[in-house]
Amino acid sequence: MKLLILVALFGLSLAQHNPNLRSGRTSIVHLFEWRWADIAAECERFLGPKGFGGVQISPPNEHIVLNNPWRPWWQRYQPISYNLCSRSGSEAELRDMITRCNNVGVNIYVDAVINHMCGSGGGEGTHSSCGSWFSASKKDFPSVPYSSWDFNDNKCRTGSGEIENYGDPYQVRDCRLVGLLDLALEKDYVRGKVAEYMNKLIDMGVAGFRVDAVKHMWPGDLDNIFRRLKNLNTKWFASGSRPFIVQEVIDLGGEAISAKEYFNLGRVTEFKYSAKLGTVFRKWNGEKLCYTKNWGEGWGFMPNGNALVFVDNHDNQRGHGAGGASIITFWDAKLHKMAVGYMLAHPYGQTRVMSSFRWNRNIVNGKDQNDWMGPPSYSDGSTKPVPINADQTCGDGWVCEHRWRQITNMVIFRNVVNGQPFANWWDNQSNQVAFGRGNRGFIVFNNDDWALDVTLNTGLSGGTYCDVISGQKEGSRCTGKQVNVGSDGRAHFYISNTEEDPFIAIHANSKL
Ligand code: AAO
Repeated sequence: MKLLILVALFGLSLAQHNPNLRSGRTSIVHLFEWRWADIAAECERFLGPKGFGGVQISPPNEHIVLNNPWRPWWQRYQPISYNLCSRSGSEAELRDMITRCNNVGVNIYVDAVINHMCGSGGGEGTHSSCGSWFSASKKDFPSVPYSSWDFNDNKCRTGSGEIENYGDPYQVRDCRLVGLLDLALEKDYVRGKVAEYMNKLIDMGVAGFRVDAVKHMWPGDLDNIFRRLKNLNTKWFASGSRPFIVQEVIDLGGEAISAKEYFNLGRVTEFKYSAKLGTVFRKWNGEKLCYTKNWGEGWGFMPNGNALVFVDNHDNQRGHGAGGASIITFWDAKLHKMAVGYMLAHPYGQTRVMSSFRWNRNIVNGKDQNDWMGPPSYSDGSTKPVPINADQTCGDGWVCEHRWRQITNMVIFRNVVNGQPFANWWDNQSNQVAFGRGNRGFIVFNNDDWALDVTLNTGLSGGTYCDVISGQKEGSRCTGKQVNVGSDGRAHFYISNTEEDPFIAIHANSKL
């Protein structure tokens, strides 16, 4: 009996690590601040056909609306209620989007902000995305409803009520994160309200959640909430499927709270991956690409089955969260394509690609003065749609990294090599490296200041392959470089360091 219970518990926790991706799909894209109507269209016209596995969406619940600064992106991290109307659209639009994405095999993962409500200085009134009345000073949120009883202030033991020291796990969990009213998740009532919100989304067809600010919640409280979650909607998912859980815990080491406290509950964001990949590709601190031969757990990252990995996220790309100058974003396009290519070729972790909007970046003394700027918007503050240009890129300030040919094609590469072992590593003891995935794919990088000119064992079967970085296979022709692999699996590669994209990738489906 004991054994049975153990098996059941273990099975339950394991299930929450599974992203429930469909039919050979492997990657998630974060469509940061996109409107539901645009995500629905993107699933049908692009993500479904190109083999993307899922979309992380911005928080769908009612949030504060701020004038100063003007409609910052981060207003969505200040909940007012669990009504489903937000800057991205209405409940009906959300439901339509989830249905249409599911119907083309693309999962939806919701960014769930459950640690807190709005900031304590959020005022009183109806400046909220559904127009619900609330009072931050009275801690009154009648459309949930939450009242002052439902917050943690009596538990917090710092003078300011704020987290003052990340070395003290009690402060980090029981006090306010940057002034945000901290929910008492130990209360059955609060747990119930949070679970009700998440279950409504599960019924609508979402595949899981990115849970915000997990470091600031006790693992036991989260465990209780996650156990209340229903199985996924059987219209799209196998019966008994558990919601995927990605927990946002920033753990670069050296703090009281570590990521591993949350491993049994679901996956965890591996921020070391983002920070380290940045220093490696920038060649800072004496780092070299050749040192990544044991990339992954060999670098002290969390176990493969726990990790959600990314090159940059919506926080660190603008200096929030564990943001630093090493993070590689679309602003450094050449390095970004290489770093994302590396991530997608490498077997470690569940991958998430960032898709951003442009803002007026203005870095003064290392800090971006405009790190608050929201998505492309009209003068009334409403978010602009995402227009698609003739060349398939996006307009109106939407960056759409996921549509950059090199990145899209590496998302496909990852699908093609799915399940294949890391193989055929080569390096020049500097910043030229190559590796393959079994006999299904091979990638070569030149991040040195001189040309790469070498013959390598690719592990692929003999034939001519189309490089999916400089171009791609279209019908029977190749719009990019061609690579001839001999019957012995060997191929010659030449990559000038001055090329726009100094890397080459070939795979079983790019064979001509
Ligand atoms: C806004 C205003 C605030 C105002 C507040 C309330 O900016 O001035 O007080 O409203 O009115 C986002 C924005 C916030 C925004 C908030 C609410 O980023 O600026 O506040 O919405 O609108 C911590 C948390 C982590 C969190 C991160 C930003 O642990 O969970 O801060 N990320 C999530 C979301 C994020 C969102 C929230 C949470 C809140 O992704 O978008 O905030 O819902 C250390 C700790 C980290 C800590 C950072 C930053 O990191 O380890 O846990 O993250 O500090 O405080 C080195 C260290 C590294 C360290 C880092 C930064 O790299 O190695 O460990 O330095 O110091």
